Amino acid sequence: MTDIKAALRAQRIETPSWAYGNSGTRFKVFAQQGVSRDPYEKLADAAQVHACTGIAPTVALHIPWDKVADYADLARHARELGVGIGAINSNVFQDDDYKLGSVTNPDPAVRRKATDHLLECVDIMDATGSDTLKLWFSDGINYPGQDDLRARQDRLAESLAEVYDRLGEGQRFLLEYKLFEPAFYATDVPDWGTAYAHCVKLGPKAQVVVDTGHHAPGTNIEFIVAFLLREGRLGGFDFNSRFYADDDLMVGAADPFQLFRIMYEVIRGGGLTDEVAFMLDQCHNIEPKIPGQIRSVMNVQEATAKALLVDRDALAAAQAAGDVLGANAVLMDAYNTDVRPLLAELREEMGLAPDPMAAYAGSGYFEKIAAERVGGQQAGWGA
Ligand code: RM4
Ligand code: MN
Repeated sequence: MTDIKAALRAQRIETPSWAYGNSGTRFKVFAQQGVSRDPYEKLADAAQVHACTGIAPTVALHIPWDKVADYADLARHARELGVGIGAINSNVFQDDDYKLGSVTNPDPAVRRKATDHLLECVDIMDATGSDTLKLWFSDGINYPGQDDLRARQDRLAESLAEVYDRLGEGQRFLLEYKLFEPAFYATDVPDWGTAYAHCVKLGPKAQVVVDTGHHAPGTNIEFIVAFLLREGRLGGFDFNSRFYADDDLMVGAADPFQLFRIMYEVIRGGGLTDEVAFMLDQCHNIEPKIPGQIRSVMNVQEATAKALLVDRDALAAAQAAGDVLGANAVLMDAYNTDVRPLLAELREEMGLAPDPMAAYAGSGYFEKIAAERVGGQQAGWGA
């Protein structure tokens, strides 16, 4: 139990700045009271999540949504709040020029502009002390014949190589894949195999990030996790839940068992370390944002605790004996354990309140931001 607690105490989950802004669907964005109006306020909200959970000390930025005049100053502000800057997320999907793609666009001038943005993101890493660049491309085509599938891979490889060469000591990039949307016929980085192949060609500073919402229904995500970890190419996660497509609901809400299976493979593969970034990539469209993040961090923590409880010796013995039901029962025993008392105890040992949701509700922070953050433009997608 001491080992399990030590592992849980060391766990780090990164929250995304965009979770603290307004979001919605293409049908409607519902504004919420007290929502942050700039990156400085987003960091203040993220600091509350860390204060209540004790395991969310970094915040991912999205550029240009979090564009500021002085990034070193933003990093300083974060430090003062007790948090740090995590991954820098590039954005080459919200400009008119990118209608036919960004780094895979048939027009070399657009490709140049997109790659320049990625290089600018590395400059921001330098200024903030971030060690991770996250690359997601919406690039793809809607109609057969619209563009050359193979040439687009060449263009992607060329841009990635330029960014890779710009990475400094201790910096890396994570290449994200997504099955479809906004491209509907063919996406240029649609799956982990494509991302993996590009990363392997580039070198060890290029790794794959698994966004749990970016797969076809029924995909065995834990297999992908096991494979990538075995090859030393699992850079991290973008955690969220999906029922249908890229729903971006709270991690562990749709399928806590899947999250447990993923965390089991992480632990089995030695991935519960700082080398793997455990990030949330979510939006809270109808639920309050800060509590939504706290709940999500707790969901990952609970799945991790259950996965740590798996009796690996008993599992190995059952597997070696070909005991199908016995092996399955070992996993299910861990999954079916109520870990909430253990986590409450751990939090008290860490000097935290046992229930982070109640701690936030009682903190008065929401009342404070609702009163203070009046006027101005609330943050949201498309800043
Ligand atoms: C994308 C992808 C990226 C995230 C954006 C907001 O679908 O998941 O990781 O930065 O959405
Ligand atoms: Mn993502």
